[in-house]
Amino acid sequence: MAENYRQMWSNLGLDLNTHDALLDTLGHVYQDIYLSQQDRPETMKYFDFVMSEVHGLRVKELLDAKAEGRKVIGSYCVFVPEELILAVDGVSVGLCAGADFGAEEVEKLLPRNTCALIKSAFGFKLSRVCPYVEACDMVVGENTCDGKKKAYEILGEIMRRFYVIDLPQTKSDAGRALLKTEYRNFMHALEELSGKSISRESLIHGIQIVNRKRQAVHDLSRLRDADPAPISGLDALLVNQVFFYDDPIRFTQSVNKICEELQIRVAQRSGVFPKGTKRILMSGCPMAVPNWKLPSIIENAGAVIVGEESCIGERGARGLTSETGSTVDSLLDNIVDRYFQIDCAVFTPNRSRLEHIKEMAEKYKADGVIHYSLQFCQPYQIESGVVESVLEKEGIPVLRIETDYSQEDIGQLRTRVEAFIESLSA
Ligand code: BJ8
Repeated sequence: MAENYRQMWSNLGLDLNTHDALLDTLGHVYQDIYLSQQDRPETMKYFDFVMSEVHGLRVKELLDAKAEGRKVIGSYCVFVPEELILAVDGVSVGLCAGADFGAEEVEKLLPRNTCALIKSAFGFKLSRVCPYVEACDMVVGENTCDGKKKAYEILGEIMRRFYVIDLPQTKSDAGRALLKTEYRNFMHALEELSGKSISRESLIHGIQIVNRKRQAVHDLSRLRDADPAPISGLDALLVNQVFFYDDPIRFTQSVNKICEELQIRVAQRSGVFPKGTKRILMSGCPMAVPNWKLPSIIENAGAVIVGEESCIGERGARGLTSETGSTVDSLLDNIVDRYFQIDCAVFTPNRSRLEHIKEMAEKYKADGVIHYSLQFCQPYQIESGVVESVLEKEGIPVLRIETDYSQEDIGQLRTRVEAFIESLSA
């Protein structure tokens, strides 16, 4: 791929040497973790192709869209509504932030004890290795945790065009009203950027596209309650990650094809792991591409991941937006209703997240839950203790993991995960 796209990357201002190193690492990791798996669904080939062209064809598509006058909007959080971006015929891309890059430069701007996700967002920009960031006409940050909101003040100075959405911290009427005001302001910012106004029809169109995409991943999740599991957690995670940057209509069609294949597997009682394999629900911080360290350890230890209570997973994709409304304002209310349900750990109190984890453990027949927090992420680390005590009262064993994007703790993580899985059999 590299030779065909070098000029494009250079035009985007990427540092070609560092970028080559990134692609090389990504290729090796993908080969080791994904292409070595057994019995993968045939329909996952599309996702292998997407990953092989992640900095190639898809980036070219974004540039072609820009040449046609469409705007590319990047974001770091599931609170940024893709429906509004599509309503101005824009292209939404999730900026992944799942790998360490440019640590030295990053730590000149941020304290060392900042979570890896925030550092990664900075590292990708400062090292000029991410074609998605460079292709964006606008990058959107959101005031969620303290780390993000303070870091965005600095990132906003570095990015060409940066927009911040303020978010509530409580699920109160005032919180809902704030979310609606912020979404309305964001809608106006998109209209100004694109020169297109949002109409009832364009907004319904945006909502429908995103609903179809979410419905497809809901259907995929539902198939994972089968034993034997018809798809590995690693493959399902990949689908959930590609959700954020692929063309939404093509993505939906590709996930629907996986579901058709998995339905046959379920009917034939065939799966990627033998029946009776220990089933794990993962819960916690988002796992952005290419952060596959923990899921890979879990599945190599002989368990199967059957669900992700995560923003790159069910927390992010849950719920649909009502497509019924006679005005733009009523449709905006529908969007607020859907997004206000997201139970990120930045909310206080956050009982609904606990209920949701219990519900997911039951629905996917999980034998245990592995809670994953990034180091220095206070919201999820603090909530992990409550998650553990609530689940253990229900008789569901929990393993709490704190890690980052480095590979140094792999041995220690493997030992803890293997012991946990073994204890589930006992
Ligand atoms: S809705 S989870 S995507 S904010 S890991 S940066 S919380 S210190 S990522 Fe998130 Fe939106 Fe919430 Fe989801 Fe801060 Fe924690 Fe870092 Fe985090």
